[in-house]
Amino acid sequence: MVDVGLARRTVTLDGTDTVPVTPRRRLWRGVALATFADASSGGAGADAPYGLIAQGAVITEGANIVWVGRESELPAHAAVDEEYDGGGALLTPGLIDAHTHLVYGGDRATEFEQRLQGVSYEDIARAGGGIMSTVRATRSATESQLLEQATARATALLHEGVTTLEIKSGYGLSAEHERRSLTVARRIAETLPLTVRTTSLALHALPPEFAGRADDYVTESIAWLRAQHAEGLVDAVDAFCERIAFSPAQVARVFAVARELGLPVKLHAEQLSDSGGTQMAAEFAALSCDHLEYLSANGVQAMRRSGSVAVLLPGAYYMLRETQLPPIAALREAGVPMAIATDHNPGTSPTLSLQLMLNMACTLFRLTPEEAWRGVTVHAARALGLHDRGRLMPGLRADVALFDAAHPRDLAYRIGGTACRRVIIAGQEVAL
Ligand code: DI6
Ligand code: FE
Repeated sequence: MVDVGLARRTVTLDGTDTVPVTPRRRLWRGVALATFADASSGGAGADAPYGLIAQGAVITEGANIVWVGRESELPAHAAVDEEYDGGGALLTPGLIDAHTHLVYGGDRATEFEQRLQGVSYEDIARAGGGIMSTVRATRSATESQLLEQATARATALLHEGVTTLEIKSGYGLSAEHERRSLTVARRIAETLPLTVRTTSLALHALPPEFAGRADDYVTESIAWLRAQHAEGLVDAVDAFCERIAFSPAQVARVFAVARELGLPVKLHAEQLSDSGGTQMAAEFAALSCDHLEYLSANGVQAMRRSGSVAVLLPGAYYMLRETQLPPIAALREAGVPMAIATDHNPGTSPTLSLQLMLNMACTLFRLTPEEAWRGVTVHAARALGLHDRGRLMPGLRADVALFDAAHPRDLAYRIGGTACRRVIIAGQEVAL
């Protein structure tokens, strides 16, 4: 067991206790580092798996990392305001959950029982349950109820070391309720120190008001997107491209408007069947395509060409008792970066543990623990279009997590519980 009760000692440089005017410099020493530097990015640890440095140190200044390396190579006169000894604990980049549907009302435990009795996810959806049952519960919740519940969910993720979180709308499906979901998502970042990236997902399901008029719904949703964008509520645009949801041609109409507005796109693609959504998304240089169980060889090549990240969601695979695996070997061979996320939602992935997803990515999808880890750090950052985080490197944000573990593989191995002991976001320690 590693002792993570860190000794805290303030180092005053001139013997006085005055508050420094320059950003505070903090030194973390006595830590094992997983930097996730690699040959292409350079950086300390790039020559080792996970970017590992067994006896490492990190210096942060204000919100940023300014030095990473072996403790034995610390600059001789590194002037710091505070110094922490990690006692051998593991320091990693803050985890990034690049795909969640965190804002919703109600739950779907009844549907879970139905599915265990043999009714399929698609049948439940066609009968007006599934996503639509959560839409009804979300519309009837108050904004403060939605905020309170979503904040509790985000807090659970934060306690595991998650420092950046993507949140999609998609359970409102009207101008008013989609706007409200995005507003709630934005407000989470006012309550908690996390970074929240919001994604507009109006094309999640066809609401009954538009039954038989899917194209009209697409037209309406485009007007909502313009308004949401004008209000600064949207960071990206997503859609559910599937035979029970929207066709590639319908999604492409929304993506064209996203492009015009300068918003990046991502896609729920090939989750239940191969509808060719990935190839369409590639034409819009999608940041990511997500799920991908039914991705074809052509789809893999389209992703390779467009540089999209494959966001794999083992929680949904597990919960739906899916047996078709995403084409991991083909993605790996094509050099498509793979991210791992919770897909937290009440229907197909009611998990609030990104740490458990590390384990499931290995056991169910046969990723290596290192691939899974890169999937919740460096590749997850890329799936969100964020270039200032996801690794421990000078110049990046000081978003880090400290774990009661000696090696990152320990966290992919364990099932349940959290080994996270401390979280630092933008250089500030978060009270857990
Ligand atoms: N795919 C999913 O797994 C979630 N959304 C989607 O497009 C499921 C959403 C739900 O069942 O509520
Ligand atoms: Fe999803």
